[in-house]
Amino acid sequence: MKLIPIYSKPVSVEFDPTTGEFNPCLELQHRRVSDLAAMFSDQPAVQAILAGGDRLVYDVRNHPFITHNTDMVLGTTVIYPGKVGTEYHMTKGHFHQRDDQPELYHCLQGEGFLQMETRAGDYQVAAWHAGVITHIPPAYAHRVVNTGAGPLVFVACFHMAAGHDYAPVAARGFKFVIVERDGQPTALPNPRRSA
Ligand code: PAN
Ligand code: ZN
Repeated sequence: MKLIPIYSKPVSVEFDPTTGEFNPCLELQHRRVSDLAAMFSDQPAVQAILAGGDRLVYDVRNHPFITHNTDMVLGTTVIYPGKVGTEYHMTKGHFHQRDDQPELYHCLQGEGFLQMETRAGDYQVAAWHAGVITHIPPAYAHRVVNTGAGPLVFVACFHMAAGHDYAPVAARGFKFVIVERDGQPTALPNPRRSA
């Protein structure tokens, strides 16, 4: 990650909604099947992919806009199309560390679902296509699933101070997994929850 600038004046950056790229780009992270290995339901499918070389699942670019007293971040995520077994490519998903921190997600391209769930198990899902904006309330874990044939691109706006807690979703996943059944995206009860 490059040094994060602290701005004292208004600042503008270039953003390409088709690729999700910022100019300048301060931070780019690649997420591969190996980074999400434990999260996919079909472990033999994960191992088969890893045996043949790793595969890119999504790219995340964050642009922090820091001033002396605020810490807004604009992030873009590009989830490439594909499946691991029958389960579609998805983000890792996380809670914010702070329970008073919401987030705005704006789908720019592609189709899929935004899964959200509280620690107490209130599960909500938003069907996504270009133009949908979803407000994720504080204390809802969030994950995006790309069920389309092309890349799914979305923008996220959040406070850096929100923090990211990946452990609960990594351990249990969401209440439902989204898989392809008879050529259609289908939500099935997460087998890891009934174990
Ligand atoms: C987003 C996410 C981004 C990647 O910027 O961090 O889409 O998803 P994971 O962080 O779950 O890998 C966000 O929700 N920030 O808070
Ligand atoms: Zn978040």
